[in-house]
Amino acid sequence: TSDWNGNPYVILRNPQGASARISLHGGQVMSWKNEHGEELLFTSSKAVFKPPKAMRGGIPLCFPQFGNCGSLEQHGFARNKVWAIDNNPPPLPPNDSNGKSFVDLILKPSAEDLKCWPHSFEYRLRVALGADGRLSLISRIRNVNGKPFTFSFAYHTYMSVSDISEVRIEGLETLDYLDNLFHRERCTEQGDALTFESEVDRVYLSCPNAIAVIDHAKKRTFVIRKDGLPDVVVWNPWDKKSKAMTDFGDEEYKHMLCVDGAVVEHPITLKPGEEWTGRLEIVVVPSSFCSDH
Ligand code: TA6
Repeated sequence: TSDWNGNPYVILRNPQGASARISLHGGQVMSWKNEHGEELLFTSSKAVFKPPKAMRGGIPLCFPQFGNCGSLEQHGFARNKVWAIDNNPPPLPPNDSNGKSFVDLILKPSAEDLKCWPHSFEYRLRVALGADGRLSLISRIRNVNGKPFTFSFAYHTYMSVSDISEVRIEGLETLDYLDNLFHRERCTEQGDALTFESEVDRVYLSCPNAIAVIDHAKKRTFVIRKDGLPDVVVWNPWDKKSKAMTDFGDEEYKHMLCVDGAVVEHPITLKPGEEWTGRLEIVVVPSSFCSDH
């Protein structure tokens, strides 16, 4: 179906009433709601739903470049392209489909794209909604038959939180990180959970495959599990940067946090015929059950 601007999208639902909405523009998850209809992802009230700019919120796909450390536009072009539905994707393991509602999308380079990034890739994305409402994203990126190419990647995940000052992240303790606020200087995280009192823009390196984002005020935790995504980007623009973004409300930093499964430090190189898979799964659990993750 299409939204009010004529942008085509797909809606996934599970029997309990949870849902996810994926826009074919950018292959972007725009909304993910639990069985009570509560929105779990952040979307700015000033978001622009107008191609080719990515909407500010949901889960924009950063490919083939994360950030602006390369020759392409910030975060690469995948989030600004129109994707197609893939009705006959190569098979995935059964538990990527069993009991889930899912959609498969595909992005291939147009002649135009090949001018700015001359590589014959196929990017297949599966978005799946589990019976318990968990959201899964599986990216399969393949070098069809061209010369080797290298890419960095992130699921740029905007989580909705009630009050950033009452959010903490467990699982990143003691890790090294690149600090985008200090010219990507390499630093080391102190021993306890990560909390937020000011702008944060970091890439945590070689992270464990399970991270907990605890929204204390809402008494719920986003448990993020990942595979093939060694790094975790953590971003909150705070007040000054928020004011500098036209598609972001001045106070909205209080109600969002980006925690992105990513490949940044060691970009992936694919030889002809090789394929990379990056999996992300997010489940929301009541915080009282989340001593470990
Ligand atoms: O999350 C890391 C980051 O690169 C930040 O520096 C900030 O630029 C953010 O992504 C948003 O990027 P975007 O291009 O979506 O405005």
